[in-house]
Amino acid sequence: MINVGRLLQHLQDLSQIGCNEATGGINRFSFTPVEKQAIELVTIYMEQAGMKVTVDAVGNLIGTYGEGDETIMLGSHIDTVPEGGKYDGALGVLAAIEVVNSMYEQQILPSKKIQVVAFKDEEGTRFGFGLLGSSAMAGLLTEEQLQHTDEAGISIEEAMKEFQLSPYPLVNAQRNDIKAYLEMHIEQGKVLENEGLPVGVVTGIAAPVWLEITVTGVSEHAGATPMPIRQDALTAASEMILAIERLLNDTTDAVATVGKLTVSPNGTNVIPGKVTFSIDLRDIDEQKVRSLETTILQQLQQIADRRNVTLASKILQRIKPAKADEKLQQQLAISIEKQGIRPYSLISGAGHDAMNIAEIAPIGMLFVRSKDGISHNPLEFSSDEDIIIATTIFYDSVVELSK
Ligand code: HGY
Ligand code: MN
Ligand code: MN
Ligand code: MN
Repeated sequence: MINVGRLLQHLQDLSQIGCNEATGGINRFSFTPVEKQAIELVTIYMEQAGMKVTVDAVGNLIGTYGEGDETIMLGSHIDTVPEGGKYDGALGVLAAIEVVNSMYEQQILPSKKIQVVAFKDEEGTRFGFGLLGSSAMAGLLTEEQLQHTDEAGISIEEAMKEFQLSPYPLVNAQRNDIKAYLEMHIEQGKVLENEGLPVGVVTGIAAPVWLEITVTGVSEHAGATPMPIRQDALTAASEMILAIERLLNDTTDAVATVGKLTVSPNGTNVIPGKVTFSIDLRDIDEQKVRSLETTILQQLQQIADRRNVTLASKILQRIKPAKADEKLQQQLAISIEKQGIRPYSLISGAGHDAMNIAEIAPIGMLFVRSKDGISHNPLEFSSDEDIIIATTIFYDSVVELSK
């Protein structure tokens, strides 16, 4: 049995760190003092749960319970998007700690060691590069990726050094002892709500490619430059963004988002000379992502040519879609049935560290119903009742797997 009061208290206390009082949004970005405070709190929770706590080369926070060469890993993340909610990532880490804490109190010793991981920088908010910690653990992180910079020009590698971390040699970071990886996470969509179910079993995870597009025109005087001869980078970018939306509206399942835009020089009476914008493009089918990516870039180039501006594109990150392991899905379904709930399977539109871990271990994910499907927003909400049911199910699966 889990300690419900303790879990809900932990969730509440962690949500205070990085909380914007005015909006209720949470801002916890990697390698910042706010994140450090969160890591310190989670470290205490891990220690209280009977775990030995370590930090790996890239800053993944790892709590270990029990012994053995083989590992059952439970993970998620404690960083957030700008103005994020209190459940995305944090719930998975805290529920995993609660599972171990309950086993520890009841003196249930696993036959394999259990590790709870708070992965470093899942969201990619600060550097435009996400899933950092799980990339490293899966042996996928490259030196080049560590050169991604934040808005102040600080690279991931430099930020790591500031926190006394050294990621090299990268290849040594790969893990091959993980026999099962489980992640509990809020759904961030409306499927479970529509089904009237508190939890669901994830069958696969759609993966994003992140692109950065730069449109270059000519900055000129807003009053003195006639309309027909302008090379306005922002009107060109606007047409491009709408073209992406139109294309994706005609495509089933795949989604694309332009969420970040920088206009230069950003003056009221200056024609924009340069615009950079992000594209987040996702589907469960990798081939579909690649073919949509090609079509998008072709369409953007046509718009650029017609508007006499130049176009440059850069891939910031590409993740592979992942399938959940059949046996782990079955185990979660059994634990769900024990609670008298109908097991229900769904895909994840959102990305998770599990995508990377799928490269080196079987993965399973348990989703918790999200109110109105809202996430990446301060209004993100999952009820205490659903959290308790989900964590009880998660506990049962972990105990079964670690026998
Ligand atoms: O962007 C995502 O899908 C995740 O929330 N990091
Ligand atoms: Mn998220
Ligand atoms: Mn998340
Ligand atoms: Mn003037």
